This record gives sequence, structure tokens and C-alpha cells, in this order.
Amino acid sequence: MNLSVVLSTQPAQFQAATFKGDLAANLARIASFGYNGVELAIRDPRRIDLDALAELVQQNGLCVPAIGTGQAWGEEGLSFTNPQPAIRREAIERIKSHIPVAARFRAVIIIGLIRGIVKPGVDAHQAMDWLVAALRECCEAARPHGLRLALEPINRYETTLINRTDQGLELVEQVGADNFGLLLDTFHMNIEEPEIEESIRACAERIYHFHVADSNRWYPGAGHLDFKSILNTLFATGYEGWISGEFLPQPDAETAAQRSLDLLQRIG
Ligand code: LER
Ligand code: MN
Repeated sequence: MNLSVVLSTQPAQFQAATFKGDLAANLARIASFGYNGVELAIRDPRRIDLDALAELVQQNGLCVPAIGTGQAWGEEGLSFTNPQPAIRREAIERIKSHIPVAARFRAVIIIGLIRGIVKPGVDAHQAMDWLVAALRECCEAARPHGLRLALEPINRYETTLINRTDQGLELVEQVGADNFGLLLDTFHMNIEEPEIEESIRACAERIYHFHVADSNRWYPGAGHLDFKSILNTLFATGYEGWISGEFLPQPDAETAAQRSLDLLQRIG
């Protein structure tokens, strides 16, 4: 099983970015636990030294399956659905600026909270039109590089746009790009899906990436989700991608990452 865990390259308020802080030390720790990948949450690619980052990742024998982009929303308020055209444009350009990073690692580009929320006074249909247009533009820019984008259905407490997998699948149809799919996250699915396994089966080949956290957003095994059943269902769809840990650093990042790995390897 290909296992990765989320690491933020920059300071972030997002609590479930499991590892933050000293990049070199964290990459070494993650590799020493037995992970073969690290998912990088990058707020702004202009603020990283890509060569140095790639070198560090490689020194630790790690792959980078996916790039998280949501901090541009969390820290700067950029989104595809902001009523101000300049902010929408900046969000699109920000996602395009991740293309060289994603190309370097052959990573999926994650579209999470940067899609935004429907702001008061904004028509929901209008917001969807902005979202679809932004996604089409970003998918087109990524396609020549052989890159894929994955939209993550996110629970209702974090966004009002695309909470469930059926809405995600509808959006995939609407965007109509062959390099656009979904990122499923067990934490969000536990809140929004009537039946997690059924939703995984429905998304099947459109699943480009997969986040694991337990029902309480702690590491898998700390809550009440049935990861054996969830992962069996996921692999039965033919999924060959990564299982990426995105959970709270509780009781601390190291313990959480190790316990998650132990459980996933035992049941995988
Ligand atoms: C990011 O992958 C995520 O799961 C969201 O909850 C961001 O807040
Ligand atoms: Mn997630």
C-alpha cells in the first residue's frame, strides 16, 4: 500500500495538516516511520525553493503523490467563487502556479477550500458557473503536463459548495475534463455520506486521491470508522493511488502518524 501523510511547507492555521514546522526534520521523521510518500500542503509556490524541496524529498526516499492548495484560502482568502473578479483571477493563477511543482513530483493538484463558499448576496448558480469555468481553465492548463486535478467534497461546516460525493460527481460531469476527478476524505464522508462504502463505489475510477482520518479527525483507529471495510471497498474499485493521512496532530504528530501507519499496514 502506498502511504503518505500531510506536511505543510509553510506556517498554517489548518489544524489537520499533520506535520508543520522544521521541514527537513519532519521529512526524515516521516520516512523513518515507514511512509513512502509525503503530501505537501503549499500555500504559495513562489515562497518555496523547488529544487531544494525536491532534493530533500528525494534524500528521504519519499514520493509526493499530491499537492494541497487550500492554504491560499485559509491564509489569504483566495477563491474561485469570490464575488470580486480580481480575487477569482488570483485564485486561478495561484492554482496554475502549482503546475511546475506538481509536474516535478508527478503529483495530483488538490482543489479543496480554494473553491470557496457561496458568500451572502451571491447567487448559488452564479457561484457554480464561476467554479466550473475556473476548473476548466485550470484543467486545460494542467493537461499538457500530464497532470490531474482532484476536487475534494468537504463537509458543510467548512464550505457550502460541494459537500457530498454525488455533488462532486455532478461537477466532474459538468466540467467535462478527462484530467478532473475527486479526492475523497473519510472525515468529510463520515459527516456527509449516507453510506461511505456505497459512495466510494459510485465514484470508482474518478477517485484520484484519498485522505484518511477517523470520525473525530484523529488518526485512523482513534475513532469509530471501519477502515478495513472502507479500504477493501476502495481497492475493489481498482484504485491504485495513495492513502494519505490528514489528521490532527493528536496526541502529537509523531504518535498519530505512527499509529495510523500501524493500523493501515495491519489491515491493508
Ligand atoms: C483538506 O484536505 C480538507 O480536508 C479540508 O477539510 C480543508 O479544511
Ligand atoms: Mn482532506
